[in-house]
Amino acid sequence: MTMNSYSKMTAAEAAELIQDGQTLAFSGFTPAGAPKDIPKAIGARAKAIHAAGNPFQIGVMTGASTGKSLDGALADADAVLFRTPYQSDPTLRKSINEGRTQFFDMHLSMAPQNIRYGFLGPVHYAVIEACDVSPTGEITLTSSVGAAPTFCRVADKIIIELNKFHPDSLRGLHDVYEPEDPPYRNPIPLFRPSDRIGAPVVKVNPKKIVAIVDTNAPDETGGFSEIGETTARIGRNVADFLAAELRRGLIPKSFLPIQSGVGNTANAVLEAMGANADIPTFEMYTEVIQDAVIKLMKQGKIQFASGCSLTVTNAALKDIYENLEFFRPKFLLRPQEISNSPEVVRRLGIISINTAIEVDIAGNVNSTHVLGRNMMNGIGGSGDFARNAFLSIFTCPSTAKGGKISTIVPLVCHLDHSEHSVQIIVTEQGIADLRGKSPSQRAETIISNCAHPDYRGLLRDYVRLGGSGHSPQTLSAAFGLHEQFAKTGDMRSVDWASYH
Ligand code: 0RQ
Repeated sequence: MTMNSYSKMTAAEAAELIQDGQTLAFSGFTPAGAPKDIPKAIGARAKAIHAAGNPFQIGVMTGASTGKSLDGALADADAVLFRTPYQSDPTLRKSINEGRTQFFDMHLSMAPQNIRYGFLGPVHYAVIEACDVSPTGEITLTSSVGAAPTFCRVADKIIIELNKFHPDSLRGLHDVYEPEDPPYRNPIPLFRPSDRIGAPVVKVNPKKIVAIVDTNAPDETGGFSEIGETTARIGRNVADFLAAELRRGLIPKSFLPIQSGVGNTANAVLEAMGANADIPTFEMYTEVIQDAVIKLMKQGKIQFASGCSLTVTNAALKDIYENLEFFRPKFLLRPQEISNSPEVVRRLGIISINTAIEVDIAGNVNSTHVLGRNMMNGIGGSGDFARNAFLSIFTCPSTAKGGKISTIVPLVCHLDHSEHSVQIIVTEQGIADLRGKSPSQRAETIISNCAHPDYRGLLRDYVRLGGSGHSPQTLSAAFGLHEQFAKTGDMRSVDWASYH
């Protein structure tokens, strides 16, 4: 590889190129493959400009969440004008919830096309982490693909953060395919999770690459907490449910590809599926590939994983890189537009498993907002999968904050997934199968099987408040549990007698 024609810069020199009000699109996905040194340097530049009394804020687009060097550093510098489509950094979250950063939450499969369609305005720079760049403009990405191909296509200029933590032998792990825009779009020719349909690299006009910054920095993926009893029980309930569906003949004997969400619960569900002898070897068609996938691959329980990012701990990433020849035929990393494609999810018959913040007695799911106001992370890919899945499962513990919050509520205080996209609810208490049930039957199943015993009576009393009607809702009391928590810090003290 030679890069004679490219301009080498330090991160600080590259940051000098960026002007107030510009939009930057960074590679990276939860937070694998996100640039680190350049955003940190932009944060430092913003602080210096602010100290001199001048404005400096940029619009920030990414694949999904990034780490402390990107979202954290830019939010800490008060440098984020707007942000999309997903985040999970505590400093940025605070800035969003205090109204200092305008955040708009999008289905992750839709973000790239919305950007290509021009709906979100111009992209001045794409800042892309790569492990290799050829003189002809072939960029080999690192531990994620995310929306990097689209960012490179639409951006006026490209800056590469060449991160030698990732070996250039990663070439071949990525499958880069961008659909045409309507009215010229064709079907995505993907019929099995392992189908390769695109190129191993992102191809750009090399003239667009205005700077290359050398780095050597690990990904900033957090670790997983020890699996607690509640999380373990949720995992076992999901695995038992899937094994029972298999016995009933409602899942084909060869099984179906699994999508599992991000975080500890998702990891625990996969662990439980791995431990369940009744579940056969399976494949993943998912967005994030977490540690449990690597473990189950080594055990032979997972044959293949198609995803968008290797959202694994650095220990697991090191393991993959040291044993690349074992893992190479078992992975493909795709753009989020393909890993989360509604068309492909429906075609392959994905079993989707995502985590909710709260679920209501009709089966509506809130994945994003706490008490109706504060953004947690974003809808991420959960909607891409849930709306189109063969089976759409949502999991959550039945309570939060030591039992003071019931995650099963009369009406969700923010709606991400309507009852039409939600089939199965699983808590540590049990499983509510909502298929073929009317609203009042759903309410009874969810309360009996999923609500915590402390809340079952309260929720049944709520259902009895209403008169006749198709759905057992009472508008004046629907947020009674939320209001009670806001007033007293504990939902359990709600008194329905005060609601009429
Ligand atoms: O608060 O951190 O202060 O303790 O919310 O809750 O139980 O640790 O759950 O880490 O698995 O995240 C939905 C946020 C769950 C995540 C969500 C509080 C609770 C705790 C976190 P603390 P847990 P997890 C594909 C799929 C949307 C995106 C998605 C998510 C904190 O899974 O962001 O699905 N999903 N993507 O105490 C008030 C409630 C609460 C509550 C929990 N009802 N009210 N607080 N908490 N329930 C992947 C991607 O798209 C990238």
